Amino acid sequence: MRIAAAEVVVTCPGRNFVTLRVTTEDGITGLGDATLNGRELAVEAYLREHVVPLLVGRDASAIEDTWQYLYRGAYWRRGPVTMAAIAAVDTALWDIKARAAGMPLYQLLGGACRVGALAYGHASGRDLPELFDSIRLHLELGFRAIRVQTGIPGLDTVYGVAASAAGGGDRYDYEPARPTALPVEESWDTRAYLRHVPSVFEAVRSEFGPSLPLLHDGHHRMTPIEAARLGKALEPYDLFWLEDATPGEDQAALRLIRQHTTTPLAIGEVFNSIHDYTTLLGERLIDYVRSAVTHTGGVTALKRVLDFAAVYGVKSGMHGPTDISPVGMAAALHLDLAVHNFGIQEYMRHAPETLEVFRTSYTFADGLLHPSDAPGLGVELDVAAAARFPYRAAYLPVNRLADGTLHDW
Ligand code: GCO
Ligand code: MG
Repeated sequence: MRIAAAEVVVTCPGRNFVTLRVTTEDGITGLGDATLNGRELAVEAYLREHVVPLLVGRDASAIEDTWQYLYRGAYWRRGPVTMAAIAAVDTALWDIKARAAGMPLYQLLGGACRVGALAYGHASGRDLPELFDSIRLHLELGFRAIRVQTGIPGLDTVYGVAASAAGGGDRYDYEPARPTALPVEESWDTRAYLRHVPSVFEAVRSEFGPSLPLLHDGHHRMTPIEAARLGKALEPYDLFWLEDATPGEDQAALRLIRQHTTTPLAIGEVFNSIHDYTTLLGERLIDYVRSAVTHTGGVTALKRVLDFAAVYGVKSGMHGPTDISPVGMAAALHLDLAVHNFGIQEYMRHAPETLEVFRTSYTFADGLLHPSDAPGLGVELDVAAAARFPYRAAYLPVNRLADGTLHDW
């Protein structure tokens, strides 16, 4: 089964997406997500100039060899751009293989270990009334696990808190990347944050009870000892996880956090390689692997990471914001069903215009996501509709402390 063509489709239905579309000589088409939020054109160029010319004529069924060819053959290894490009190729070839076999991808990966993937949604509020409304909205939407992000007194805008009531007006989610000429600059104050967050979870627990799984994203902003302090302060509220408590590239820093708190830790949405996890997993410093198929080198690579994680009792918690395309989301859901050490799946509903371009078959019911039993990933790309939404440069915000020091966003 030879690859006859591969094209890179950049489109902006609600936000920018980069999709690789691979077609075999017998007309089977596979899709891969290569979206890297705020740096989309870098991945498009990498694919278009350095990968697509190598794909045409290759055996589409040789997934592992193609992965190794693109990873080792580039000489320059790892990094978000390279691994997003490899992810798109890998995912497209898995899509093709499953379509050719006439089965959903999860069946090729070993079949289902569960009836569906527990999802969590993003509730947020600038203050408690707004936050409570947003949590109620998510419960009505059917979520059984909810991420809680809150405004901080004294700060105008904070990561993860939609700018309008109930978490984003008519839709509960928000798009952090904005089409401005320069990145929006937000302000941050860790001490104000550390003072405020425990009181928010105290209020949420007393309003919604002790059992609702609650998650919180620290978004890389704390030092290890600050993260240890927050983890300890949140223990009475029994979080499902505290995410990105500290920048994860300093893997050893998690030892300090682990020494001080039993709050479960999740990390890895900005990682792109299994090598980013060796200390974290080998020393059981985290409880959930946050990587997405799209940013970690594809289905092949993420399955390898999750099998490595399983050795140490660590579970999946795949990244699933709206900047993971429906193609990347579908790929995640197939893995979510097939791996034994599944933990939870992040799920932000895509904008209606996104779903005009990407025709999905995955479902969300009773708090669970399912990829469907359609052949392959179960997603079709409407190329004509994609052409109606031209690329629009957009940047993620940057963050500064009160004195102007650039801080992690
Ligand atoms: C999450 C992430 C996102 C990122 C976004 C960046 O937990 O979903 O932290 O909110 O900020 O995906 O592109
Ligand atoms: Mg996050």
